[in-house]
Amino acid sequence: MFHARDAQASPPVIRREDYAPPAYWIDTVDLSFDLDPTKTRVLNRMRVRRNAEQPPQPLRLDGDELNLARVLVNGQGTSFKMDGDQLVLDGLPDEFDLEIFTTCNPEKNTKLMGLYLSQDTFFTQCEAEGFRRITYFLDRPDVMASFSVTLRADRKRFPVLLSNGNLVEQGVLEDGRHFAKWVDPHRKPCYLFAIVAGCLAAREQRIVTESGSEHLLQIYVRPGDLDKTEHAMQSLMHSVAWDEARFGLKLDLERFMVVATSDFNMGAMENKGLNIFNTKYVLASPATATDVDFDGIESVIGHEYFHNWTGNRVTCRDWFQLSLKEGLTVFRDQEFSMDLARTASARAVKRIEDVRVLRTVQFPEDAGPMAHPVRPDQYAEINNFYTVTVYEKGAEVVRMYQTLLGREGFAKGLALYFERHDGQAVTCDDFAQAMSDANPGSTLALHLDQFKRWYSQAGTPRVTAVGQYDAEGQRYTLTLSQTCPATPGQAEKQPFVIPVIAGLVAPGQGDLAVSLHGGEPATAHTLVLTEPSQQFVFERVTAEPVPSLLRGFSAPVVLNQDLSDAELLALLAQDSDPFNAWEAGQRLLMRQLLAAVTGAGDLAAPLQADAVAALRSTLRRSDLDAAFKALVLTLPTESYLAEQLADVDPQRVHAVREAARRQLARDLAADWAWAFDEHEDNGSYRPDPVSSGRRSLAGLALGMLVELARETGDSVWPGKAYQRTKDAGNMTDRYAATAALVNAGHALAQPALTRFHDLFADDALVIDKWFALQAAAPDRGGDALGRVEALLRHPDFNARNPNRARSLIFSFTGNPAAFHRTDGAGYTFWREQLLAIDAFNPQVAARLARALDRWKKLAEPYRSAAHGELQKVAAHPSLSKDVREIVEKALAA
Ligand code: B3K
Ligand code: ZN
Repeated sequence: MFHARDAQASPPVIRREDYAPPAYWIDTVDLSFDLDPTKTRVLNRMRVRRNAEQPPQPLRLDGDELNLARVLVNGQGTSFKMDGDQLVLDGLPDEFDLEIFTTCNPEKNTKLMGLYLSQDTFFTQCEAEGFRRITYFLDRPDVMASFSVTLRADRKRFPVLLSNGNLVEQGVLEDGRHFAKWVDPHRKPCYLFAIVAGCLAAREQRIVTESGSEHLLQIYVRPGDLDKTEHAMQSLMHSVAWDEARFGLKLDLERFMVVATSDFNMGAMENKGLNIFNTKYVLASPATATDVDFDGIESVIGHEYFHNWTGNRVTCRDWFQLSLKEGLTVFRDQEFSMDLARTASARAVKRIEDVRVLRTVQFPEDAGPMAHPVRPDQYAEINNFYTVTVYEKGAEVVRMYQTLLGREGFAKGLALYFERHDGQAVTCDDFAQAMSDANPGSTLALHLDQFKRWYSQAGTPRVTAVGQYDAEGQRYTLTLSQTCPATPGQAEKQPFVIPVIAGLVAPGQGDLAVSLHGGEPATAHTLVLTEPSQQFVFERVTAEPVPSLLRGFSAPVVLNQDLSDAELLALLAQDSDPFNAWEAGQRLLMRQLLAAVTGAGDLAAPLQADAVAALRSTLRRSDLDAAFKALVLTLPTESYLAEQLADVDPQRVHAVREAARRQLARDLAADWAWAFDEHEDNGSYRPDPVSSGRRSLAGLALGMLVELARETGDSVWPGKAYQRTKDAGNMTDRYAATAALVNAGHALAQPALTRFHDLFADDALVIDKWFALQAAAPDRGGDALGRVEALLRHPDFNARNPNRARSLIFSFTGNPAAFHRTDGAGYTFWREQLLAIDAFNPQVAARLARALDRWKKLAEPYRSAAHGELQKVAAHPSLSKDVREIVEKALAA
């Protein structure tokens, strides 16, 4: 007998160029839900109209895992057929009432798309294509309808019934049930639809905005969590005020609701007036959340709120335009956090953190098999394109408009965008056009078509800078040139428009006021590189300068610049741009670490004495914020180092970085002790940038001191850390102390972890940290995998909860030396977990699948082992299209 299994066919590809407007419009939708955990009944009454601009054709409605009971056209039973998952109706009048009755099973919905249950509460998630799992519909963002929704459910078990818009009616029904009717005053695409039903309590806040309108803000959580909602509410109030103050964008709803759930595939969702959030981005108290969590809540609350305009009032025509709303909204949430940070130094810290994410996650994506333009040209599964490229690189593209146009010009562009497109579903071209038209004669307007290559060309551009100083003529000539590497499907690239903010720093004097091409002298100029190579001539350059280029990271590019160690040290100490001061320090450290990795450097002490001395003086400076110092003193990550290499041996990279950490611990021992004592606070907790910066530096210092104790056998610092795990006044300090012991593999780590678990056994978000901490700890002699396998069997582990799966499994694959083992066992573990999760939640599995994106860059034996596991995944007979798309791309590259 012959048992060959046919390899599964590749999923069909959707192409941007195939876009066609819908053949029908749906003007109104009236939904009624009889909510029941195993059989929810959905009656969907629509008013449908043929789109006269399209050729006559049948109506094809999307559905997924629905049980269809009845279809009526104008109240009459009608014939229909099914084409795959689509319901097809033919011979329709130009305008008609369509009534569809279906049922679905929320309890069995493990994908967490559509209508599902989480802790006995109903939630929905519709973006991108989840509405079709609730009812048959034209599930595409350019079909916008007016929604009214009636919810019916058991009154005791589901006392709170919510949907988008305004509550217009509620009451009691027979058999212990009740109902609520909601009407959304704004037309919307179905991906913004939401309902929630369950036992929830709300923190409420009435506000009067700057312009005098009154609104009710509500944050719904499980009743026991109400005391953890204050920061989220504060963040929401700040968001409302900020959008009105900075962009004149007002809250357009009487009531704005946020609801938290512990089972959620991502961070949060901007459903109109009813945002649904992962608890991770709502719940915080000083005892349970770290400074990073507090910041995350502020920016995600801001992000979803800002979508109310950028995403909801003006939405995307099709999913290829996703960055229209996501890139823009990430840019807005970044600006929001920066504006709240107030001081220049705190703003720079936020910028550095954002750029770090871009460079450690997006740059690798842009160089790997999943590389795609900010506006992709094709996809098999749209959920795979909610990427750092669409989000974070998209935000950098929006930032470049602001850099080129100035803050005012950018605000004018945004105002014109809303004037033209409010209530519409539009494209990235429409956004670019509004920016340009609002700023006629600007550099952007002159180069608009070329600027738009940022949307169409993938890959991270390389900018090379070469300078020449003419002392006699007091002239400095800078030559900038650009290239962009090939990416899958794009061999040749055209030049980009690249804004390079530049200053000239004279060692000992600081920034020079220089003139560019004869213009007014200034200490910073925006150079706009549009050609493959271009010269910029600075005059009145009174001393030989060190060029400080790409200040504030003014474009998402890799800058190649041949600076000596001495020049980098000068920038670290003297650059007036804090981003570039940090950058100079990182370049210096990276150069020395890479030298050690590739063999030339000294493994016992990879860092040179002058670099260590510079770090020491940065640490000791009194004019810098602690948060900034902590960033300067943090070594580049292993994954960022790996990206700089052609042939990566992750164990070698790990060994070198760990050696450098030990060297810093040793060489700066007295300084770390000083830093810890100086920055340790015992006062009450506040999440502001100054105090969180102090905690961050104290935590870094403690980690170094405990690390050093491993070598010296000292017991004082581990003792102090252990004490802290017991009596810390807040989670940031407690977590840092526990991590210090765990990361150093100290004997006190176990009692500290046990205590930590006992203290927070009932708090899922803290238990997530407990798992993550152990899975992310440095690998020592291959012990990490066994640790993670044991944790997989822990009674608190549950792969069906996405937060828990991420905290253990993703933390492990994100721990390079633990994951990349010479015996390949980390990859086998990855495949097993991936396939197990794919069987019930393809979206989460597809994220995990990305862990081996960069397998081709690995040295042997990692590369063959990774390749083998990828092939085994690809050969699996029942992969989701989500995972299939990722692994096929990885193998094809
Ligand atoms: N718009 C949602 C993301 C939906 C993801 C669907 N796979 C959250 C956000 O970006 O605000
Ligand atoms: Zn978003």
